[in-house]
Amino acid sequence: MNNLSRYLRVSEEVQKAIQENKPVVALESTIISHGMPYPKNVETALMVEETVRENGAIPATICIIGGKIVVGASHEDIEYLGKAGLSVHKASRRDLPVLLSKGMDGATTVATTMIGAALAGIKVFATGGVGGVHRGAETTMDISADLEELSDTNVMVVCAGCKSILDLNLTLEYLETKGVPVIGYKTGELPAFYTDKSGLKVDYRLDTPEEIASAFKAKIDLEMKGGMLVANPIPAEYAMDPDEINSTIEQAVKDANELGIKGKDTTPYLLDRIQKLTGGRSLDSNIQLVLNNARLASKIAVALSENQ
Ligand code: PSU
Ligand code: MN
Repeated sequence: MNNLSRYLRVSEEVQKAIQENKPVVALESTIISHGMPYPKNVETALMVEETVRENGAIPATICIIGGKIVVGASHEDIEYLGKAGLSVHKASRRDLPVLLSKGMDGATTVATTMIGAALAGIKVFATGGVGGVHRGAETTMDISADLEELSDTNVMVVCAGCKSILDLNLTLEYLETKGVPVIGYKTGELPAFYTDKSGLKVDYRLDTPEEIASAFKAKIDLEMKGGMLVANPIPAEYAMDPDEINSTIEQAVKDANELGIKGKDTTPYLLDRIQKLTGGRSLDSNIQLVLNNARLASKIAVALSENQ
């Protein structure tokens, strides 16, 4: 614990908010550098921060700069990561030791953002989509470290469900095995990122931010390790046509296989390919669902700070 300050830098605003038990929402940075093209990525990241503020919480974008996990990135940090794009390291759990010891930079995935949030004492985190069990994982064993982190680290992740670049059924099975509660906000069905339907059930439907905060509070009070996944469907007006997006995803997965894309490159390749194949329309949906998740996460963080 005593050497932590060597590797962790929490902005003054975020530190003060945590000490005063004010609501804080963590935000990830791989979505900035590897999930969207410049300059939309930077515009979106700043809009998401603004949305968190409008909904009564303090945003804490998390990234790695100069060998430190930064909790509460500056606008300059965000601009830098957005411009650097794929040239910055995509930092998942396994990347932390070397990036930190060598003083390097990195964009944090859901897993690493959860680690940073937990170290700083932040309980709620908003993103777009989480990683999961990839299609074909029976042979590739490609399962995102995000799932393992959800089973270990005490942070709630608010997302729009999972993209069907993943095997959604296996992703839910994995989360069940690991004891991670999957909550649908105002829905009993797992949303599929671009659409509000997947045909698969979540564990529980909860209809208010207060109920979600209370469920998380119970888990904290029981000292159960691990997070909670809250799935918030994309607003209907921004949802994509299921047939169109599903055939696009099929095509993207096929292209990735043909090109032999593997490991940490798989998810960024698929995200980029889908954006290109839809002529940027999927990007608009993506931006809207992230804003929608930031709104819900902020309301949950507010409810959680009032329920101590
Ligand atoms: N899924 C998305 N958008 C994203 C990601 C996933 O719809 O931006 C990013 C997140 O940062 C997530 C990471 O944590 O990809 C997962 O990568 P992998 O599958 O390599 O674990
Ligand atoms: Mn993977």
